[in-house]
Amino acid sequence: MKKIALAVALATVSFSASNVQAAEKWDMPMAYSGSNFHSAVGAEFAKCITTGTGGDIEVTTHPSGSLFKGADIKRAVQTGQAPIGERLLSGHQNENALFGFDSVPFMATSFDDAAKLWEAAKEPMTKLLDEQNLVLLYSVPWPPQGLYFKKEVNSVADMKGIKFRSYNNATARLAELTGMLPVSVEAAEISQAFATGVAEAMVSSGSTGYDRKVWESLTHFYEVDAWLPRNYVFVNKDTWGKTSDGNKNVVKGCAEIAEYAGTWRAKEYTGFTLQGLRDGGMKVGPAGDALVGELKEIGKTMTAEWLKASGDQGQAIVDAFNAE
Ligand code: PCA
Repeated sequence: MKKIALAVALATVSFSASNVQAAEKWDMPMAYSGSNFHSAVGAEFAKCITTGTGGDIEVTTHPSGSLFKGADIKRAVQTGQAPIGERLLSGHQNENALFGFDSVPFMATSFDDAAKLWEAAKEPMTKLLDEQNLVLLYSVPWPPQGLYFKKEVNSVADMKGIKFRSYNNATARLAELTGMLPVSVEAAEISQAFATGVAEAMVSSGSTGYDRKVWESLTHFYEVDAWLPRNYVFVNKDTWGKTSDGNKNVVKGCAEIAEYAGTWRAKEYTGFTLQGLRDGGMKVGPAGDALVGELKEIGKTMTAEWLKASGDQGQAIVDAFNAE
């Protein structure tokens, strides 16, 4: 009897304690469409935190660049305009070449290699982000990158003069080296860019082509498996500092689950979305040997350029990746 009374008293105390403390609201800007697997994983991650912290921290995701556009998300979180967010890691390559470690053509071309590369890069990335007032929580890869066109393409010469949608420095450089004209467009805006002719081709995953229904404008997807870029989720360091140890542990646990689940979903989504492109009427298949050969040569140039730009730190990531 006494025990029951004590349990009831404790329950009342903890109930009232969590009631007194107002829930903190974390708005989480994300750049990609709500239907995309990264956004779906982010929404589950948000729920996990809200449930796990007993409502102390309520996370609300805002996909499709609706709260901040992709290019503005990192700055928004750095400056505390948003406490948490998600962004394409290599989108910051123009700030520091190191951020482009995952977009070096033909360095890591499978999910296994992308995981190894992440093992090699996680520590330097955590450090770099820490210096920028950010705490890294988790990171999930995109499926392998291939080439989209609105005509058959069998060689680099066939690409000359095409308006090529880029999403980071590496993709803009790829356009230059293949004689195409780079135009930077966020994923949320590509359907319109293709429909209006602002862009006519891109390098991306089957996933993004599928999400944006690019078969309405484009006809060919060539599987090149050039690299697997990553998204990452990060929190403002001051917000993190003010979070209790118990809640930090919940967030870290939810982040681990999200990284695992997201990676699994990326793998599942690869075949599913390529079939979706086919169902939409696109021709989907591997790039021809001649084209692959030419792209690999360009990849060598881009690897050398990236190593030069990222210096010892870039070399250390490559060495750790090769040593795994
Ligand atoms: N989709 C994103 C980045 C890589 C990908 O597969 C995009 O195209 O913007």
